[in-house]
Amino acid sequence: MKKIAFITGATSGFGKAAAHRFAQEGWSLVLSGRRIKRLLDLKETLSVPVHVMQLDVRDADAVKQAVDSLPDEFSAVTALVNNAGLALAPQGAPEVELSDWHTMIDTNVTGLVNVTHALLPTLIKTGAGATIINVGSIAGQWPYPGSHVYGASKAFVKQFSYNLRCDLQGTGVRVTDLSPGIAETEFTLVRTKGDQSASDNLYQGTTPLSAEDIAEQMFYIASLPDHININRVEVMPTRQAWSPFAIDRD
Ligand code: NDP
Ligand code: 8X3
Repeated sequence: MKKIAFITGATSGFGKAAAHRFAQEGWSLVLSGRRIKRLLDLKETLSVPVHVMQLDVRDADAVKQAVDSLPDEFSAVTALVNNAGLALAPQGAPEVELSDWHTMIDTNVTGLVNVTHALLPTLIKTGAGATIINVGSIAGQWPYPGSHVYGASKAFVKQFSYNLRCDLQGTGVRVTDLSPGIAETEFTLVRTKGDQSASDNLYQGTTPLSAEDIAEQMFYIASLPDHININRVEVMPTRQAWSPFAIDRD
């Protein structure tokens, strides 16, 4: 049976790597993001049927319209990879612009529920073997300085994923919170608003996860036998671990 992956945030990082990984196994693809040129270039490199959509996940009407107008060939979606997201403002909470908090909530929370809501009827129709992969983060589980609203938005992703599972019981639709640790993508460039040296420094001298590592997890989750649901995957590079609690002293 033909399989179709609907991937948000396919212009870069995990989403782009996921497009390559699913295409490698012959899946058809619906790829979205705001940077349409990147999507068109990506489509050129893939040898499977691909439908690209310029889409800002924060715009609920645009999301609904894009899903409702999928060409017939791409409408029976098998897997939704809710990947579009971002962190902003790595400094501490007191120094953050309120607009950066709003952007993270609008993208990581509202955007993710916009896409999920629009695609739920389709995924339920697909039934057994359908999968929703919500990209969370270790920041949704573990606190650290500078994570503030980013981590909180990813905690939402985790709990929303668990709660969706309850409501989708009996439909055959699976839901996973896939929560990576440090991974080298454009993530830090976005977080620092274009500071390439900050991004380079973060990944320098260690071995972060790659976008391909996470794409592999995505494909594994979506291609398991129908009766298996991975609830949550938390994956760090071997060279990342926790630190001791911080103690304020006189
Ligand atoms: P990238 O910055 O490389 O990719 C982010 C993707 O999200 C881009 O394709 C971007 O597309 C898309 N995106 C951002 N905002 C919007 C929007 N409003 N509407 C539509 N698409 C949007 O980062 P990653 O690949 O690393 O990030 C992917 C996901 O993984 C995010 O949810 C992130 O929080 C999460 N994550 C990342 C980790 C890391 O260390 N890299 C670790 C844990 C989780 P465009 O700008 O073209 O719209
Ligand atoms: C991104 C990973 O460690 O920067 O979600 O929070 S981390």
